[in-house]
Amino acid sequence: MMIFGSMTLRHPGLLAGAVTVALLASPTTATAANYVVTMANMNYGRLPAGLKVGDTITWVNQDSVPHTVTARDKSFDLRLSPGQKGTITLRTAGDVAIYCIFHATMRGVLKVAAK
Ligand SMILES: [Cu+2]
Repeated sequence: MMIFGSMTLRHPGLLAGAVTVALLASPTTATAANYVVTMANMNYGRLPAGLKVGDTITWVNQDSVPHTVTARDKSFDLRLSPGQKGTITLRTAGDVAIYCIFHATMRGVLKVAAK
């Protein structure tokens, strides 16, 4: 009992330090992530995993033909000329089905978690 009381008085700085660390680790300070997807050979390529609402995806069209990244729920419709890139922001959680309006082979699903 006497030892515990003595240590508390001697190290007030340790307590203040612990509070600071807890605030920095708060999930409310998490920032949105940006992902890059390269379209090549008439394909979206690998779609990012671990997406969350508020994240952005930059799409790069490396083909010599135009592509789109069109959401079936109409939440975005990105049209990219050859060599062009563009960015979308994910606004809704859930499975967002995407397709290219020009190429039936380009299909995918973005799995977006709530923030
Ligand atoms: Cu396409």
